[in-house]
Amino acid sequence: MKKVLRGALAAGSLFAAASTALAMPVINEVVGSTTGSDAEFIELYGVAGTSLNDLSLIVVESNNGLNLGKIDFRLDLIGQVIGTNNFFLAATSLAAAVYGVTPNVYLGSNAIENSSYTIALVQTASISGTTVSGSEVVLDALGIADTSASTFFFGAPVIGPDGSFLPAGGRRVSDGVDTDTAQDWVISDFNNGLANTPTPGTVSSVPEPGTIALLGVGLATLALSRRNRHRPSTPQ
Ligand SMILES: [Ca+2]
Ligand SMILES: [Ca+2]
Ligand SMILES: [Ca+2]
Ligand SMILES: [Ca+2]
Repeated sequence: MKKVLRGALAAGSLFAAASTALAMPVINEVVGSTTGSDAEFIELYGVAGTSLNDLSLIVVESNNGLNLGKIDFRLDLIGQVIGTNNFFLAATSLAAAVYGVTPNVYLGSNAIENSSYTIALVQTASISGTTVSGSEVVLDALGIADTSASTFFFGAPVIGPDGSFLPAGGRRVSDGVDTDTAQDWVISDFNNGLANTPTPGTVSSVPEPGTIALLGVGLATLALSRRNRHRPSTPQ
């Protein structure tokens, strides 16, 4: 049993050390407007095992007007991590069916609006209220532009319009390669073709430190109950 616990501690400290040394995860692909009902997804890319626990994805209204800067959609990534394959995927059930993938987390339908928006990966604790303040701690952001007058946030590179339309979305030319310019991006396929590559994060089969610790507690309880059962009864 001691061995199990020591293993759990070692795994725990390794995990902590890895987390602090990691580069920031980035938005790697987003699709928000497609043919028919929108098959929407947001893919992140980062170092395997990076915790997303304190981060949120937000879609910010970017058309000039009354609602400029309003957070139209927000997804808190509590308990989520970058997969062992460096990916993480949030997708609608429609996108899951269209591409034959199982996302790490499901998006509700029409999470991503169909006119100019800024999508950003931010620290959850830095969000205050329902409109962006500009003081958010932003790990990565992308602007998607239609033809109307728009203002994008967080210094995001902007792609679009696509002809006279809002782009279906965008994906990085090379996974994870981020120079904070529009050249990092190509416009997604409106027809849900194979150029769009939503990739779910894969999970390691190694139990998490928490699971091992729980197992240790379980074994300790079992050992204790066995010992009590075998203890010879003492005279009263
Ligand atoms: Ca949409
Ligand atoms: Ca559509
Ligand atoms: Ca908009
Ligand atoms: Ca992809």
